[in-house]
Amino acid sequence: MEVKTSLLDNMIGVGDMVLLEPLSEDSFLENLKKRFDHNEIYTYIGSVVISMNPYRSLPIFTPEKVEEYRNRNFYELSPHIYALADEAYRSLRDQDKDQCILITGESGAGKTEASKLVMSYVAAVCGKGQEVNKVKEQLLQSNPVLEAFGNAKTVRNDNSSRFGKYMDIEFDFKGDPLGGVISNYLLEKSRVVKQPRGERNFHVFYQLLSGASDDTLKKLKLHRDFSKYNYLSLDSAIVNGLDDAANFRTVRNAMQIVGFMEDEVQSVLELVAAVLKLGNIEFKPESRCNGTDESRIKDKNEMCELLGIEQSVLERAFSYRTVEAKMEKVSTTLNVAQAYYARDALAKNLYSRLFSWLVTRINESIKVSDAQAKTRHKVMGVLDIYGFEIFEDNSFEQFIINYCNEKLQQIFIELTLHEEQEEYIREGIEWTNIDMNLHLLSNNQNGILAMLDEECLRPGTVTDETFLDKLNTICAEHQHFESRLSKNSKFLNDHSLPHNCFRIQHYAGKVLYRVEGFVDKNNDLLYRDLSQAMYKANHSLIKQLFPEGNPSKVNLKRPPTAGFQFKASVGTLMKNLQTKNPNYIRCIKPNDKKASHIFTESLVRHQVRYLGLMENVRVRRAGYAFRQAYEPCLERYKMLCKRTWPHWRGPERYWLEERRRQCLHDLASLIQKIYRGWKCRSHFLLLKKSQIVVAAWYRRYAQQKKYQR
Ligand code: AOV
Ligand code: MG
Repeated sequence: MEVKTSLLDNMIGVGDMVLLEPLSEDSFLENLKKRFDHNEIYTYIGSVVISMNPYRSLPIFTPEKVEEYRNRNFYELSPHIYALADEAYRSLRDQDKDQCILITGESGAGKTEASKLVMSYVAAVCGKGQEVNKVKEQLLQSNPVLEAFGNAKTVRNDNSSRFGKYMDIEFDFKGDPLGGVISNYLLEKSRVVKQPRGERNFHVFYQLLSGASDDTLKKLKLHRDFSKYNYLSLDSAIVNGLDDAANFRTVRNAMQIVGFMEDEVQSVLELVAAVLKLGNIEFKPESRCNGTDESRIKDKNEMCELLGIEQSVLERAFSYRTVEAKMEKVSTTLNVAQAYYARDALAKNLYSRLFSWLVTRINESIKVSDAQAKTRHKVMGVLDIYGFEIFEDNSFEQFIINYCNEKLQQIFIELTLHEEQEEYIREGIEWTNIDMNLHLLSNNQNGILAMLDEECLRPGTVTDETFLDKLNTICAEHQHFESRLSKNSKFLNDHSLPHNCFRIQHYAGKVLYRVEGFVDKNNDLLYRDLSQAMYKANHSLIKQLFPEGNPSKVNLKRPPTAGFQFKASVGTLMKNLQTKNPNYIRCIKPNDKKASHIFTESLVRHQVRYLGLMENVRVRRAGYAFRQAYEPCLERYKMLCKRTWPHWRGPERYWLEERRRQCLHDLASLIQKIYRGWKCRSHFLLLKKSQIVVAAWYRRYAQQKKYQR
């Protein structure tokens, strides 16, 4: 049997880890390194793609490569992300199966780049024509827009996604794209007002100041100089290899392609400018006769002019806080510190609402028409979230990000490891269980989020300290915190921690969280005085962003907490993903320096361990090479037997079994051709309870030295 050298080449390592002999963590790493050193950044574990971040552009994403992988079987060519994209697209088109592409890995591992590669591949191979091309362009161009507003430089990644994104691309029955829907998950809005050392605010601020024409800046009353704005950190404003001015033009162009009107773009830029100006508002105390201080805005601020708000209205909103209870209004004054707090809260809210508005607006453009929505269509979901991260200082945002990653890891383990093993058992196939030495802690985190909610909603004085006390008390009360929260939880109760911190052992590492801001960020409440002031603006977009500021629509009901909303939206996402056929891309970061050619073994080993890649290989090796339910199998291969072609009557199993000699023999050789590199003979075809399987083991095949070069 002819074997493709790409999967079994000693020079560049083995393309599919399942064929690796002998299999150990060391040989796994050695194989990854060998391939990485030869610019082979992709390696398979069966159908799972491992992707190593090369940190430089490689000539493997050209139109010629797209053509090479188009309509080819997964194992025919060297491992590539295009092979996965092609397989997913073809199953969607030909087998009518909704797909999802799940891209995971820690911050900077290459998820966002991978998601764009998948999207651009699918766009290149699916239908053509003026209308279809317009849809494709709009879907692709939504990326630069959302990246400008939702990505930022962090110490881990110069283009770090600070929001989670899930995009459903919808296709008609022929496989032509019709449109899509984007869902976004909690933007890290605290970055708008403050950035950790060595990090930047969202790209769009720098892009606007560097790339807009003098005329635009004049209209927006902005200076080019970053240092004029309190909200822009200066220590790392210029990022090597990032051309903010050029990116601004790309974003403007992308907004136009996506379908933003010129006046909408103008409004968006006005709000971006307004946030910068808001950050420059300063306050001074004004003594009152009762001996207290009340805040006053120091100087005239151009933000008011830009948004058509009277300065007196804004000033009032920064000086008083009105609480309405039982038809009664009580106003308390804000001192200078409280006014600064209110200013920052307004800036964060304004920006994150603008971001959500952008997503909604893009969705309007890429929406599938009602008429098309009624026809049969298929969906490919692409998930690109913020990766697991550990910083020096970790807060509510990291807790949320890491929670989301843990949920995804859970899906991976359930579907590729547990489900697969259970399927063998269900089918009555002999199976030796493979031990999973993996930690899953999401219940623990669910528990912590629930406790935070309980705390935020209880009457009385609630602070970050009372929340931490609660966490610690429950921990102390229950020697094994696990018993109350979950079997697997690892809340590390350690008295040597700083007094305002708690620590969690996540699947990917221990993280020390500082509790400061947890309650506030979870409450996510904006003083009504501020939303009412924004609603009074003579600016239609800002009015739209603060509907609760409309005095005739006072709603005394408390909005759900940020944690609750996040948990609910992640829950919906997970359910949605489980209805689709998953395709996994597991991204690995080769080093912590954002550098090409460096493979830090300890770092890669850590990722291989927590991602569960060794377990993944073991399960795959122990399993059958080919499994398919009877009906799609016969449907696909009915042409092999005269009596089933073009139609058959009666149960599929009957035909597959009865026709064994004629049909299955041909089927086996066909499968053998398709899945080149696997040992498979006709008598290895087995009919199980609901599936037909090919009893060929990768391992057996790999052990036959004659196939190894
Ligand atoms: P992430 O999405 O996984 O991190 P990115 O996809 O943004 O990571 O990748 C980080 C950087 O690595 C990119 O900006 C590129 O410079 C480089 N890179 C990644 N993949 C490739 C590739 N295939 N070819 C060339 N360079 C690449 V985060 O969003 O921080 O979790 O939250
Ligand atoms: Mg990203």
